[in-house]
Amino acid sequence: MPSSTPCYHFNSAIVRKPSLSVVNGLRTEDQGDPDYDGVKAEHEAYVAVFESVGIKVTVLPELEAFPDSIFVEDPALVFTEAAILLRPSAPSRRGETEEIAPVLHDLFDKVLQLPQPGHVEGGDILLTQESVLIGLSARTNRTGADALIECLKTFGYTSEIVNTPKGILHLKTECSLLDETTILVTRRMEQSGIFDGFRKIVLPEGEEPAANAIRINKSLLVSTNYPRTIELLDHNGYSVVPVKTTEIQKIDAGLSCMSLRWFAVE
Ligand code: CIR
Repeated sequence: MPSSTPCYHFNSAIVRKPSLSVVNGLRTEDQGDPDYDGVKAEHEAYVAVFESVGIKVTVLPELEAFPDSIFVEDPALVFTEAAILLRPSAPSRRGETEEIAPVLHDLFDKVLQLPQPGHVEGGDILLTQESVLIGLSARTNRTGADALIECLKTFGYTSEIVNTPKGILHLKTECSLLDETTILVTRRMEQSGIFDGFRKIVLPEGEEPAANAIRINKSLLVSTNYPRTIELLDHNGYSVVPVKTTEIQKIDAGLSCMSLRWFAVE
């Protein structure tokens, strides 16, 4: 990677307010619609946590036409050096790229566009200290992943394609980076072999949705719904900040999906 700075060192983020239509967001399993007021409150609390850990947050307006547009992680990738406009695979989400493009052009000197015709969603991208892992999934295909490797090369990032185990929405649905050498994983992700070179902390059985945590500087944001995970991570020396995800989780959200995070050099 171009820098020896920890890859979880951030000072900037983009989020998008939930639209009323968020209640119609995509989901793999019906747990009932999320409550709009509940999602709004969770989103506001999420932004407040980001600000409390030193992040300058750009809050974008809601987009009624795109129920899942609160999940800004999926239509783009951001780094200190550049942003990349991706191409979501879910048909109802394809227009989100065009909506976020002008914002990225304002905030980044260099904005690349994933070449046609492949698909990549940001939830399938895990940034580690050594490389960018691109998970093939129902949302990210080989053509898109190959094109993304070429985009990343143009500003010095090396990347690697991995196979997200079948049935998992996105690569990061079941894993996150805890530090330069450690990954938080579900048992299924541990057994996939993807993280064989890493130290792994395996989630307690029954708390798998806690896998999508976010390391930001010294803090580790983890869903409040998983007390055994919080205890485990706390016990391992991480500075855990619990964040509520009860409503947003009903449309398959973890924590990373609601923001784009990067270190902006002033
Ligand atoms: C979707 O299915 O696209 C949304 N309901 C959830 C997206 C979650 N995105 C992410 O974890 N990066």
